[in-house]
This record gives sequence, C-alpha cells and structure tokens, in this order.
Amino acid sequence: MAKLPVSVDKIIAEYGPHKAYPPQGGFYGTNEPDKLVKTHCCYCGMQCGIQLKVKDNKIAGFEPWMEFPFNEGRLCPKGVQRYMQNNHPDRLLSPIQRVEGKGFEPLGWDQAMDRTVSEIKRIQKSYGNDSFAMLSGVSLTNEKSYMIGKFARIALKTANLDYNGRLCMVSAGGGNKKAFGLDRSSNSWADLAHAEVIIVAGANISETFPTLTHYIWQARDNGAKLIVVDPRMIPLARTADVHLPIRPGGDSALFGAMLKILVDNDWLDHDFIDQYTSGFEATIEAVKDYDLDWAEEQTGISKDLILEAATLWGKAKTSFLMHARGIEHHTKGVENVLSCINLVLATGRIGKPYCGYGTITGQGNGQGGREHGHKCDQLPGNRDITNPEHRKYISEVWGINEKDMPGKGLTAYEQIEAIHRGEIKGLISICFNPLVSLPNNNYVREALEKLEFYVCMDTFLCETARYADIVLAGSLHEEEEGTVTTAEGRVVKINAAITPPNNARRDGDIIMELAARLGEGDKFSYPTSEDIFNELRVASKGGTADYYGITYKKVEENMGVFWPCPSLDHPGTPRLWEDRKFRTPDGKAHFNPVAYRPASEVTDDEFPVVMTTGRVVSQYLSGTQTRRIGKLVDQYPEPLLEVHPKLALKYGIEDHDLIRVKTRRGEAEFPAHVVETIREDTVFIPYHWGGKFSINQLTIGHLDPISKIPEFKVCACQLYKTDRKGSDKRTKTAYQSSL
Ligand SMILES: Nc1nc2c(c(=O)[nH]1)N[C@H]1C(S)=C(S)[C@@H](COP(=O)(O)OP(=O)(O)OC[C@H]3O[C@@H](n4cnc5c(=O)[nH]c(N)nc54)[C@H](O)[C@@H]3O)O[C@H]1N2
Ligand SMILES: Nc1nc2c(c(=O)[nH]1)N[C@H]1C(S)=C(S)[C@@H](COP(=O)(O)OP(=O)(O)OC[C@H]3O[C@@H](n4cnc5c(=O)[nH]c(N)nc54)[C@H](O)[C@@H]3O)O[C@H]1N2
Ligand code: SF4
Ligand SMILES: [Mo]
Repeated sequence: MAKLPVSVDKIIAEYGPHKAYPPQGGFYGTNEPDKLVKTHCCYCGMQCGIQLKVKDNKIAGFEPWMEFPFNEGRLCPKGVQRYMQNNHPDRLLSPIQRVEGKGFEPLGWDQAMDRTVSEIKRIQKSYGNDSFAMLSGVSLTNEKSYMIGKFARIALKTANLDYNGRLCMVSAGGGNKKAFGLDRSSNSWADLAHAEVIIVAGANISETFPTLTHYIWQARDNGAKLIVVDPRMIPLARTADVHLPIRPGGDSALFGAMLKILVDNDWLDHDFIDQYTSGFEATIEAVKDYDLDWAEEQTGISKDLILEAATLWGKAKTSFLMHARGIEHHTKGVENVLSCINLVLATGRIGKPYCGYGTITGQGNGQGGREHGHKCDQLPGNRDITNPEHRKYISEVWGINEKDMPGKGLTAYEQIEAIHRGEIKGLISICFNPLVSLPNNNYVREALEKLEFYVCMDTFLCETARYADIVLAGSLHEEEEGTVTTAEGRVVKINAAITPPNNARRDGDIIMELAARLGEGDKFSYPTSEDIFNELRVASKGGTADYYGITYKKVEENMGVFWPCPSLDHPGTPRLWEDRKFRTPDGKAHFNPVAYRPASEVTDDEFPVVMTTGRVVSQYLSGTQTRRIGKLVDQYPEPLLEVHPKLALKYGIEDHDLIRVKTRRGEAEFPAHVVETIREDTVFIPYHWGGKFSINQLTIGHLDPISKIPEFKVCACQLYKTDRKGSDKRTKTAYQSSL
C-alpha cells in the first residue's frame, strides 16, 4: 500500500513559515552569556567565523569573530539569524515513528534502533545488500562524512551510498579532476583582491556567497575589471564592466568562442602551454569554427560584448575565473567547467600570485564532504573505489578484507530510478531533503511511497521525512565537534557549543550505535571526534585530498589549514600549482576539447520559454532550516516568477498576477515579479520551497553523463496567466532584483 505523507500538528503547513518565531521577549539577547564559542556559520561554503553566545545550554545569540581571516566578522542575512534554529519549537526532540492513520508518535531510542536494524536485516536478507541504500549530505562535518562512507561500506555493506553534493559540486569536481587531477579551487580568496580581471560565471555571489563580495570590491578598488556571465542582471552584474546576459545553456559556446578569440589574437602563454599542459591542439581544433556570429546565435549575447570580454581576459596579466552552479547544473555541466578551465590554461594564469581559478563550493562542507568517501564511486582522500590499489589501502586502514568492500554504487537520482525499478527497497537518509531538492519531484514522491522501509535522520521534520517510517532526531551544527573544509580548501574547526536538546542525539553517536547493532561496533568506536579525524588523516594520506599533516591543534592555532598538507611539518597549501606539478597521470594540466551541444530540452511551440532556477539571499537550500526563521521568511516569503516586462506584455501579465507555469513534468502557480533584470526569453524561479510551491515539480530529471548532476538550470516551459493575484505576503518584501 502506498504510504501517505504524515503531517504533524507542530508543522503548521507543508511549506508554512513560522512567522511568530522567535516570540516577543524570547530567549535570546537579554542575559550575559555563560560562554562564547568560536565556530563557523552552518550554512554556505564560505564558512564564516562566528562566536555563538551560550546561556543555559542554549544558543542565545552571536558575536562577530573579528580575527577569523576570511570574513573578519562580516556575516550575511542568514548568518546573523542562523542561531535561531537551536531553540525552535519545530525541533525534533526524540525519535518518532509513523503510525498509519494517526501520524507520528515518539518512541524510545532502543525501540527506534531495534526496528531500524531489523528492517535493514530483513530487506537485505530478502533482496540482497545493495537493496538498502543510503543518502547523505555535506552540511555534515568531515568526521561524519568519513564515518558515513565507512558505515555504508562496512556496516550496511551496500554499494548504494551517495550524497546531496551530487546536486551541487560534482560537475565542478569532474572537470577539475580531468584538468588538474585534483578537485579544489586553486587559490585562497586573498588572490582575488589583486587580480586585474575577474570573470564570474553563473554565480550570484552577492546573494549566495555574500561575504565573498568583499574580496571582489577590494579588487575593484584596486582597479580590477569585472565580467559577469548570467541570464539575469544579478546585483554583481549591475556594477560590472561587462555583463554577458547568456541564454541558459549557452556557456560552452561562449567560452569556446572566447578561446578562439584568444588564439586568433595570440593572447596565449606559449611557454606554459608547451611545458605544463597537454591537449591544446585538439582543444583549439574543436573551436575553430566558433566565430562571433555563431556565438551570438548560440548564446543570445551580442558579439560586441563577447569580443569585449575576450579582449579584457586576453590582455590581462593577472586574473581570476570563478563559477558556480549557473554553469554546472546542466547535462553538460562538466563540459562547461572544462571550457572555463581552457581559458585559464590558455593564458597560463594559474599557480601564480593574483592568478587563479575556482569553483565556488555551495554547502557548508561541500568541499570536505566531497573528499572523504561520501560519493558512490569514492573512498577517503578522494580515492577511487574501482582502483585496486586505493581499495587495498583503505581496506587496510579499516581493517577489512578488500573483497568485502562493495564496489561503485548508484548516484542520488539513479537511486530513485532504482526504487522505481524495484531494485532498492530500503533507504536511510541523513542531512538530505530529496523531495524538495531533486528534480521532477512527483517521480521522487512516488519512489518514496514504494519503499518498504525508510529511516530519516534530521533535526526537523523535513518534507522527505514525512514519508519515513522512523525519523531519528539528530544534531545541529553547533551540537557536535568536528571540522569542515571551506570553499577555499581551508580546514576549519567546528566547536560544539551545546548538547542536543531533550532526547535528540548527536548524529555521530547515532551512526556508531547503528553500526554496533549491525555487528560492526569494533570498527566504529570513537570516543571523540578527534579520534575520527585522526583516522581520516591516515585514510587520506597519499590521496589527492591529503589531510595527513592537519591536526586539531594546528587548525586551532592557525585558524585553518589548507589541504593538501601531507606531513606534520607542512604548512598547508593556500595556492595550488606553484610547483607546476599537476596531479594528472602525466603530471600536466589537461586542456579538454569541448564541442558545444544544446541543453537536453530546448524550447518549441508548445513550451516556448526557457525556465531556470536558483536561490535568493534569505533562504537556504530546501528551506528546512530557513523557512522556519521569521525574519528570513519576511525577506522573501514565497517563490516568485521573475519575468521581463516584454515577455510579460506578450502574455498580458502584470506584476503580482498568479501565473501557471507548465512543463512536460507538471505545473504549478507562482506570482509574477516583473523585472527588467532578466532576459526576455527566460523566467527564473527560486527553489527553496516544498509542496505546491516546489519548482522541482517542473524541472527535468536528465543528468550529465559524467557527473550525473541534474539539469536544474534549463528546461522549456509555457506560461498561463490566471485571473488571480499572488498573496499579500510579498507586499512587505524589498526585492533584491527589482530595478
Ligand atoms: N542565500 C543562499 N545562499 C546559498 C545557498 C542558498 O540556498 N541560499 N546555497 C548554497 C549552495 S549549496 C550553493 S550550490 C550555492 C549556489 O550558488 P549560485 O550558483 O550562485 O546560485 P544559483 O542561484 O543556483 O545560480 C547562480 C546563477 O546562475 C544563473 N544561471 C542560470 N542558468 C544559467 C546558465 O545557463 N548559465 C549561466 N552562466 N548562469 C546561469 C542564475 O541566474 C543565477 O543567478 O549557494 C550557496 N549559498
Ligand atoms: N531546482 C533546483 N533544485 C536544486 C538546486 C537548484 O539550484 N535548483 N540546487 C541543488 C543544490 S546545489 C543542492 S546543494 C541541493 C540541496 O538539497 P538538500 O541537501 O536536500 O537541501 P538541504 O536543505 O540542505 O537538506 C538538508 C536536510 O538536512 C538537515 N540538516 C542540516 N544540517 C544537518 C545536520 O547537521 N545533521 C542532520 N542530521 N541533518 C541536518 C536539514 O534540516 C535539511 O532537512 O538542492 C539542489 N536542488
Ligand atoms: S556567507 Fe555563508 S557562511 Fe557566511 S554568514 Fe552567510 S550563509 Fe553563513
Ligand atoms: Mo549546492
């Protein structure tokens, strides 16, 4: 029988904000704190330093941490509200279990664990080990990521472990590995401030990495030219020297055409290309026909602008190229990344002061979490689960027989497809809300309904958890010690400020207990997080993501250490490639030929408008954490459809009209936000909501063939004006993107 989602009284509405929170005269701010704890924001990959105020084992506010070198006390709107999750009335305070017809009811840990373990055993006995899958997330620390990788392979004995970075960093990772043999941005942000030219492609930095903007302003103060590639005139684009308003999906055509201009004008670093790279000839052969007329046609950007951007880039002496999900969330995400890297390599501007390249990591531990064995094809140290030497090394560290190590498993969306095929019957998830964040989520919902058993570990009853049989009440960022690795590659320390409330438990303790009950307790007995880290150090030794020389003490004394750090006396590596020793098999940086191809779904008469999706400054990811915080909700209460006045006129749409958006996957209604800051052929809708507001009802489940990232950034839609207006909520909002 299909399972129905359970609604719990406390969860007022499926996507409903809790405006009343925090209550007037609430818990925070009035009394002197018992202590101040230096740690980091729980949200994005910047991992800004922050000091949490603790009163009576509760987070009561925050103070800036001025000394932390990256953000020097600066925080963004989410950062200053992040502490309000801790005492939130929706917080899960004990395990709960589904009781059909009634909803969820609390149960003791012993019963919850018993039932979970007996279901795992039952399903695996009936259908085989790989029929029980695991999904994980990289808001978790390095220690938890590492332990989960080990847990899935040793205790669950399943190949099918994957993570939410599959929706985020894998195209960047795939491109970086192909080009450099290593997956990390090449520089600390400090180099940005002195670069002559900066390209920002598909990254809405002012809203998604607000504290990074400071480095760009510093560069601007030093005279840097700024080029922004985005279908929308995002806040950063408004001050840019060149804004390239690209049609979603056109990036590799743009970067290919720019490469051709570099070649035609000989704006190349021949010494670098000859000595330190391979693949140049084949790469320029692939773009030889990419003239400006063709590029204008493919990208929707005027050729003058393309030439201007290529000229600025070509003539510069120092430069920095950065991109994020705007170019990566595509069925050719890896190709887009490679076409950017080709521009960097052609000019040889990498591994030198003020010269760099970086993919801006999204989630809090999106960097570290993609290195230590969370991925379906990966082992710690960014090792390869199919490589016999790598398997042997990690098996020795783990004390198992190599033949017992499962092989490569399915990626996140492929797991959903395997549930539909009846191959996966049970699921354990932690720190991942796939019902909101995976594409084509009606298909995801059907899969959740088919599972024989689903156990979810979260701190709130997220949308996906409502389909669970058991929800285990885990811990927030401030409740467990560990490390995370920032977007720069800097390993920093997360300090526990408080213990989990009531009957909630630390995530690490839950995993260790599950492992013990599955009969592998001896391999999961870590008295402290530092013990896990020390094992991780050894497991990563010799891998491309080498943490061996990093210790808790070193991290604390230096306010972070950049990996690779292969020995205890090594200072860490803020700037990669100064030695020109790339980590590819031949030791060279690889150019990769990229032949432009269109997106997997292009517009036609039935669906003539391009639809793209992304973020707003006050909401975070699937919204579980930020849709509960009143002030963040006030800033952007519900998803709006950004549409250009000319397209609006064509459909008779006025600002605030409720618009039905239809794609081949489904339809949903959003209020129109008529703005001049978007291309005339494209609409943009943010994705942080579930239920009827979820844009992922409409997105397409097509994946990049290499990275398996979904095509979140482009599909074809049709708009229908309804005779209704959007809700009143929006009148209170000051929108970032209004001109
Ligand atoms: N406020 C906030 N900050 C966040 C997050 C959040 O949820 N909220 N999430 C964090 C995470 S996990 C991530 S991954 C990052 C994401 O950070 P970003 O990648 O900056 O965020 P997005 O809004 O997904 O996409 C960026 C831009 O891509 C543009 N775009 C769309 N299609 C295309 C295209 O085909 N080509 C190009 N060049 N651009 C395109 C969009 O207009 C958008 O402005 O943010 C992190 N920071
Ligand atoms: N259409 C569209 N869809 C997208 C995107 C897009 O741009 N457009 N972006 C994609 C991207 S880049 C990303 S990263 C994904 C993110 O997608 P998800 O990973 O599904 O998003 P989160 O909101 O981070 O979900 C994490 C869940 O983990 C819980 N959690 C947070 N911290 C902890 C912790 O420490 N312990 C435990 N136990 N639980 C915790 C939260 O409460 C939340 O319910 O979404 C993707 N989906
Ligand atoms: S920029 Fe990112 S890490 Fe810094 S305060 Fe904002 S959300 Fe937190
Ligand atoms: Mo992300």
